[in-house]
Amino acid sequence: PDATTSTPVAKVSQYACQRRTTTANSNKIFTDAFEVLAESYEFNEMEGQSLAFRRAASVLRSLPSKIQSLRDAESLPFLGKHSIAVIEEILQCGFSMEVQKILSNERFKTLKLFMSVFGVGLKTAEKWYRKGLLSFTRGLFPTGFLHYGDISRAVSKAEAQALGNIIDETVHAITSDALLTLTGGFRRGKDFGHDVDFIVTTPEMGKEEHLLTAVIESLKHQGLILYCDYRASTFDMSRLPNHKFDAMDHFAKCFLILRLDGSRVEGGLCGAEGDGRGWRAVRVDLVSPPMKQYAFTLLGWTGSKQFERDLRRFAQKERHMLLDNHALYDKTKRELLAATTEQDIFAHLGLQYIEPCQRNA
Ligand code: DGT
Ligand code: MG
Repeated sequence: PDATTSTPVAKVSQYACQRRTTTANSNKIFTDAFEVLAESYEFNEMEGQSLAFRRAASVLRSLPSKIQSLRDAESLPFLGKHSIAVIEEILQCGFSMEVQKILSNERFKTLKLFMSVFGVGLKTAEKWYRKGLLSFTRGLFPTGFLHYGDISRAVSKAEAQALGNIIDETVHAITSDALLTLTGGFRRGKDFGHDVDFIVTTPEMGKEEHLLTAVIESLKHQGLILYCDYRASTFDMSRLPNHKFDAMDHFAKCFLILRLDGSRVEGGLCGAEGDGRGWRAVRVDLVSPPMKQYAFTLLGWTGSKQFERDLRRFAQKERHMLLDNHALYDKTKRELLAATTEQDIFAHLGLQYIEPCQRNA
């Protein structure tokens, strides 16, 4: 090959589902700054600007190497004037003044602290802030405050594995042909997460919800449940998929806080040995779709959030299809497209298959 011809730079797609994004982020210095800006806009209910920074961060995460100059960034999708200016500042002085200001802003810091409580969203955080609260006051906070210290600490891969073993034993003691799958960030190969997500189902149609309630009963019996928020299924086959990402799916699910004993974890618990308890609380989500919807649920719960948003956007904009955690609908043919694997769904969408470990968009 001629050494003078530079290798053509592959065009970066505007859709995360057409990019391969591993956990190795070469542009963390920029993406961390963008995420702060996105969060700040979210706190001010400026959804458009917030999403723009999330998209820009996602594009940078997919790059194989660190951005060295503005020229590297200018031709990328979703990198507008504002994000380019932030990159320029970081390239020059190693940080962004705007981001530093946000990080030391009292309202931002307080809302972030409040929203780190399980179950507390922007509305509640804002309400507390407007009441003049700046930090937690003993006795003031509801169930989300339960085990706050443990829950705000990251969950390790070994801890996720240990929980997987416990739930696997529990599920299979109930039904031998049950199917348990680790999903969420750990399925994408992340080393740490804020919770552990599982899909649990059974080939026996219509028995999946019963299986989930039986699993909860058994975990309770084993003394492992510290908190349980169970949501019954509202799934309705006749409804078309809802491509809006923010709408949660309608399958039976539960948001749990489980007790995890250190003796079950290879290498011990993550950073909690100091208090000598020998156990920690962990957030666990279980979702139970019917087997027919399993592939859609697996794809929907594996994430990342940006990957999911772009799958739905791609389906709608490029293929005239509606995708959610339940189904894929072809608006041209006016029919639902069946799938038993994630590969089937990518194929229906005319997309190259992207491995879970490449979905860290
Ligand atoms: P983590 O737990 O912080 O390590 O990160 P993830 O990716 O496991 O995120 P998590 O646990 O909040 O949610 C698991 C997956 O479920 C996520 O990757 C995509 C999906 N998901 C989360 N929130 C929503 C939502 O509001 N709507 C929809 N459609 N899907 C969601
Ligand atoms: Mg998760």
